[in-house]
Amino acid sequence: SITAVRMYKTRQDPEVPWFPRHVSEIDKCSHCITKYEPTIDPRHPGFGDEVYIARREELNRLAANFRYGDQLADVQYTEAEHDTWRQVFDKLEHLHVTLACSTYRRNLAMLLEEGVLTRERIPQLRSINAFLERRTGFILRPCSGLLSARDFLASLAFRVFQGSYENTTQYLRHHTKPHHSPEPDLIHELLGHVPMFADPALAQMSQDIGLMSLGASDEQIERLATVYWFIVEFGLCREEGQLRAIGAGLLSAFGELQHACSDVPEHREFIPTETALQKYEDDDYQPLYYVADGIEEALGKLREYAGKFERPFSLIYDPYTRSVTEVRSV
Ligand code: HBI
Ligand code: FE
Repeated sequence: SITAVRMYKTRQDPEVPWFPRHVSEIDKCSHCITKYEPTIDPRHPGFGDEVYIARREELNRLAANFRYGDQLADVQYTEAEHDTWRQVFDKLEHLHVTLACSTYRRNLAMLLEEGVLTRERIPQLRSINAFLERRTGFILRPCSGLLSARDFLASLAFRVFQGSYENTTQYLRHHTKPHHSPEPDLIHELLGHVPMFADPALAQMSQDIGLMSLGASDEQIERLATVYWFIVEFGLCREEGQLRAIGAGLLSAFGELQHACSDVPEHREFIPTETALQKYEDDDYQPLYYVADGIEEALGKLREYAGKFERPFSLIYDPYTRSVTEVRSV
């Protein structure tokens, strides 16, 4: 594989954690956290299923070997996996008519029209990336599990979305529970995130959160991960007086999508300084959702928040080289 080499001086600055300066350095942002392992956790729908666990490990290995510049290999899915995809696809399609935001519906229609997504077969990452690159320059890159928030957010700075083969891009929900997965999985990535990453404002917002995360303190990472959680994963907006989902976690989970837009949970206006400190639920439906007027508006608020985000340096992203440069004020 070809790895772009970039020379820079590393500063001996102990209080700033290491962060990638070039898109190729995302190779080093692959620290996984163990949570919801189907080998040990009964909450995982695949708990105790040997065949499923073996398959998950196989896909994980494939992802773990991926390096910057590699060609993406096509994955051979089984008929049972395609079948799970079809079941979830049909169920979600029906709900999206009334509960997905207009951006999502527009982009999903485009993906279907171009044949990038189909209900029949699980798509390959290569064609998804060809589509996304034309729209917003975002690309999906396989990783082998649930990543640390720091590593996951860092890749967003370079418009790279790391999805694990295991639990995001290429691995399927366990077939006995097609409506729910405690981990982000292939359906979540492809039906939840992909249509949203095709939107310029959502793409920009994700990259902004990523850029803010580079070299940030642990406490700041926690705040950014929380904002990401409440907007990119579980965000709502209001369209023609109705609550509609913009978050991928909702758009890909038909139970929670209905719950989020109902009168049951609490709905609050998105205010980054407040949202960033809100505790969230990652084991069940959220009791609280944040509502934005729209994606553009949420981006505006995030930028205002970014302006007040303290760091000893600022960063400039260069889209031509896909690299960041530090700018220090003296
Ligand atoms: N890792 N593979 C993967 N996929 C995600 O969507 C993901 C992650 N790690 C953390 C994370 N998402 C977020 O919940 C935030 O912590 C940023
Ligand atoms: Fe996600």
